[in-house]
Amino acid sequence: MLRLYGSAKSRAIRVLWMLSELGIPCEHKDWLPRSPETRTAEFYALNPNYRVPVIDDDGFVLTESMAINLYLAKKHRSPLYPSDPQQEALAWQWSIWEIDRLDRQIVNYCRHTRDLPEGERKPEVAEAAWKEVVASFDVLERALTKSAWLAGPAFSVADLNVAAALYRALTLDLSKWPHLKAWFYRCWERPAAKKTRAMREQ
Ligand SMILES: N[C@@H](CCC(=O)N[C@@H](CS)C(=O)NCC(=O)O)C(=O)O
Repeated sequence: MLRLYGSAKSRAIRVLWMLSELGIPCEHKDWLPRSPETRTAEFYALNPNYRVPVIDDDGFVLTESMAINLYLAKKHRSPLYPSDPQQEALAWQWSIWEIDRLDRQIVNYCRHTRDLPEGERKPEVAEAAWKEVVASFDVLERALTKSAWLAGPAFSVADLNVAAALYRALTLDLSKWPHLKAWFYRCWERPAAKKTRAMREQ
C-alpha cells in the first residue's frame, strides 16, 4: 500500500487532496515537519532533505509535493492528468512556477504578519514577500482571465497543485484578483478539497 509521510498541517496537504480526488487509500504517517520522527536515520534514508511530504509507493520513494501529485495522477490514469502533451506541459509549468514564485513567499508573508509570535515577526520580510505574492497573483489573474482552468478545459493536477499550495490564501482578501478568487474557491469547493481542509483544521 502507498505510504504517505507528512501531516495535513504541512505541504503534505497537497498530496492528501490528490489522494482524496483519486480515491486511493494510504497508510498515513501523520508527522509534523521537524518532528522527532522526521529526524531519524530511517527518515533520512527516505528523504535526505528531512522534509515532508514523502511517498513510498511499494518501494518507489518520491519527494517534492508537486512531483508526487503529477506522478500519482499519471500513474492512476486520472482525468486530472492531461493526456494532451501541451496541456500536460502546462501542468508541469504551473507546478514548477508555483514552487518558484509563490511557495515560500506566501508562507513568509503569513508567518511574518500573523503566524509567528509577535516578537519574532519581521515587517521587512513580510513586505518583501507580499510584493512577490502580489506579482504572482497578477500573473495568475491574467492567466485565469483567459481560461477558467490552468491546463486545459477542466480542473486538473495543475489547478490542484497551485490551489493547494495557496492554502493560506483562504484567509486573504483576494478581491483585487476576481478571476483568481473565483477559480481558487471553485477548486477549494471540491469535495476532496473540503475533506482535506477539514483534516488540517481539525
Ligand atoms: N519543495 C518541497 C518543500 C517541502 C518542505 O519544505 N516541507 C516542510 C513542511 S511544509 C518541511 O518538512 N520542513 C522541515 C524543515 O524545515 O526541516 C515540497 O514541495 O515538497
